[in-house]
Amino acid sequence: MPHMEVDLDTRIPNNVNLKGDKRLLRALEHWQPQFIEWWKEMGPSDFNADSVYLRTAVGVGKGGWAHFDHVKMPDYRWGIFLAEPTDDRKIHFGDHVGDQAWDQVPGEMRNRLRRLIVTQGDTEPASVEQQRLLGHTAPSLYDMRSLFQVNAEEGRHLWAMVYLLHVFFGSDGRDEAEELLARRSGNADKPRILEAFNQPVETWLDFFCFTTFTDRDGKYQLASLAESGFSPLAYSTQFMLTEEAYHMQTGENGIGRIVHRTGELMREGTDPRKVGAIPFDIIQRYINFWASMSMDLFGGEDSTNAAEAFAMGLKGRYRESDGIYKDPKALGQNYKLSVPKNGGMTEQDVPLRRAMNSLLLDAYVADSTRIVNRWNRDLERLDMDVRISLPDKKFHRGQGVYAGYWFNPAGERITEEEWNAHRDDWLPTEADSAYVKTCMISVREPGKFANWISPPHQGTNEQPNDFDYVRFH
Ligand code: BYC
Ligand code: FE
Ligand code: FE
Repeated sequence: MPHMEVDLDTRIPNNVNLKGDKRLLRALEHWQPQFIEWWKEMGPSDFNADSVYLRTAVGVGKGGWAHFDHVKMPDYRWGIFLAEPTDDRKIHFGDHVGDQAWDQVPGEMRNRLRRLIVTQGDTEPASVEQQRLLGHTAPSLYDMRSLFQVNAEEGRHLWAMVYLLHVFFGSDGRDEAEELLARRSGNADKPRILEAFNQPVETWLDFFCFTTFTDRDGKYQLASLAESGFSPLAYSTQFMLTEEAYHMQTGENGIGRIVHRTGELMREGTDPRKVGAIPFDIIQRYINFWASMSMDLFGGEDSTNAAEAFAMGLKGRYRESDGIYKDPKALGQNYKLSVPKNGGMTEQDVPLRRAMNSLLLDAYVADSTRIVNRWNRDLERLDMDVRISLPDKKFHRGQGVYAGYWFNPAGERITEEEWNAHRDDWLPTEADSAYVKTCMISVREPGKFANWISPPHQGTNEQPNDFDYVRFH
């Protein structure tokens, strides 16, 4: 692949030489108004005429890839950017290890690859739909900006996948691209593909849990696709990962600021419920919900789909290209998986290739544990005894080998009666949700924050906290 020029002057900013491919350009320019229509209907409700201080991707070079400015969201410049290509790229895992990487889709991989791209693409607009009402209850302008930043970039991630569908999958790809705008999060007739993306995100506590845990699944899925032997997918997801970091930071800092605020209040003897802040037990239940829903996004722990995607060289292990695994073919090894048997658990040997989702989930759990530990270090500094915990990967699962069995958040197998007796201790209740909603008041004065969340340590792009991140029309 040649070195790619950045073109910012066309309707669709890109570094994929759209100008040089008139058919593709026409197809994408046909899709663009449908996307804008979708954005206006399903994107952040009622804020399309306001100016938001947004980061826009304008290139892929280290350091200078983004530009900040106040823009109206429908005028956001959603572009198509692939990471810089690697010279002489080789497939580095699976059955084709050592072969030249593909710039086109090998026929026998077409269906599986299309499915992976469509599934990835589907999550992006889904998340925007889930979050569309949150602008009305933003706890500050700083947070409102963060929300819209994340929304705009998820829109760009949709563009990234739509580009691949249009270029490499012909009329099927164009149909899929339209379907990506036709499915609706939570809609009974036309739901989004993966379960977590049909769950309501009604409050900012949900949003920060979502960006911590669900966007983090995005990081791990994108990272495994960034290893792909199909180079356009690898380059596309590599660049998406640079944007993804901000989404996860929004979540980590958001929950961190809630935990800090609640800790502060309790240390001075104030009951958070008396002052519109969020008690720890509620925070923990929301974490339990979103972490477990997000773990489902890794698919089954023992999966032939995952084995085939690995064998074909389409989806690698986390950081596969760093050479941290001893056998790039992952043959002749087993993964020890703890599975339910009779009333208890037993260890089962799963051929490593079939355990690819498990490996990725384990990396995710380790990463999430580090985040939870950071929140706990703050509680320690505040001299609070309470601690946040990540639920075990067996807890409350709807996909994979633990689905249909009962486990407590520590991962111990329990009976259905025990589950029913404790469910409301472990997962958000209607009363929790009703209470959290009462905390969600809109704060629009620059530099002011709702009482349930601490201010951030620093502003966006080095702006002061009282910066007018959103200018209302
Ligand atoms: N809900 O072999 P299995 C992001 C289905 S997030 C519903 O166990 P597989 C973002 C599965 O489709 C990252 N269905 O698992 C975050 C299959 O159906 P079929 C998104 C599910 O296929 C925040 C069957 O169950 N990217 O970017 O190895 C904001 C058996 O599946 C679920 C990707 O997901 C579920 N949770 O793995 C914005 C990457 N889990 O084929 C954005 C692309 C499984 O029997 N996707 N099923 O009809 C994949 O790599 C894989 O499809 C999965 C599932 C990892 C999701
Ligand atoms: Fe995304
Ligand atoms: Fe994201």
